[in-house]
Amino acid sequence: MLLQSTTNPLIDLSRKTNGTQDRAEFAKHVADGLSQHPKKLSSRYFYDAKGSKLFQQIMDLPEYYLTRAEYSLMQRHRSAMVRAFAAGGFFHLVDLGAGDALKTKLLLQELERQQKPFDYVPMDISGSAMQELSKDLQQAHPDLHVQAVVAEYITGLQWLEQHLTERKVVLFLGSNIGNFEREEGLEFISQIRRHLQPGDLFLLGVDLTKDPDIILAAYNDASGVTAAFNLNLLERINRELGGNFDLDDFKHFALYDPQLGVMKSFLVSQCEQEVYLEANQARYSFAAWEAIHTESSHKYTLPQATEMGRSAGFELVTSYLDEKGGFADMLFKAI
Ligand code: AVI
Repeated sequence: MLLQSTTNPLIDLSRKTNGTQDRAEFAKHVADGLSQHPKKLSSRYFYDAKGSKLFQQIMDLPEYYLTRAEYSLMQRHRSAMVRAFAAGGFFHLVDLGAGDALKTKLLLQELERQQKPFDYVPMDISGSAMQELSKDLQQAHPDLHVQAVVAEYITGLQWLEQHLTERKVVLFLGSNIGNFEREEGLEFISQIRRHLQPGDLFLLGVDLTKDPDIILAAYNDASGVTAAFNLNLLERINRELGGNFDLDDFKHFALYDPQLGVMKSFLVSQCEQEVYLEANQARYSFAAWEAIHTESSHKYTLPQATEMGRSAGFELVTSYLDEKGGFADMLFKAI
């Protein structure tokens, strides 16, 4: 019992900038980050074409348990999830940062199996990912109504509020919330809440605190893929901003703080050096062993994540856990 059998053309709300503007923004970010003490760069710049490929490889690593845990959790609980989603009748299934929707496809199959009325609204900043996903779904689920949106999260949410009037179930999977610092994470979830109506649902993928050795290994794999992923940020600066970083002079370093529940990744300068950036016509100096903070991956306890949802204006409906109890998809209801 599906609404329509169409896959609409993409809605593209991405900022129409020319490459020059993007480059200037990136150059400013790097200038600011490398002039600070301590130095920092944002992990949002990890994901150029090479970085996205490396992230795909990370998800297949034996040490990187997160993707497998959430996938198996979905296999385990999808029937109950679908019943909870569809209890109020027709809904828009909104997938924030959908990518290739590997995990969401399990839900789509189950929703169709249970013949629930819904349509699917994947959102992602990558136009090519949304193009491929729409094509793929058209073949695999010809009866499913799909409306892919290319947008940054907040722009996508605004569009959602203005254009989709019926009930919504919003997915934010993959522990992407972990890459926000704690306060930013709360602010982001509050933003999601502001674009929803009471009774709408929100499914949040959260990597839970666990044995610190397991977490550390996930971000410091033996084959060095995570190191390459981290170092690619410097390669990207060289490529796009005319930098002269010597990658051999930097090393990936990861540490987990079990009290704060945060995994931190750094690029550490192995010698005293200066790096030149053509885009800024500026030099940045590094002391020996000075580090650039490049990523935080926050881990939560269930009570901490429940409280974050509550502070953002949601109540917890239920938490679906993987069999090891290390990863949760937490279902919240907007109040
Ligand atoms: C995308 N994000 C949830 C990943 C994480 O686990 O923080 C990114 C990542 N960084 C290193 N490995 C994976």
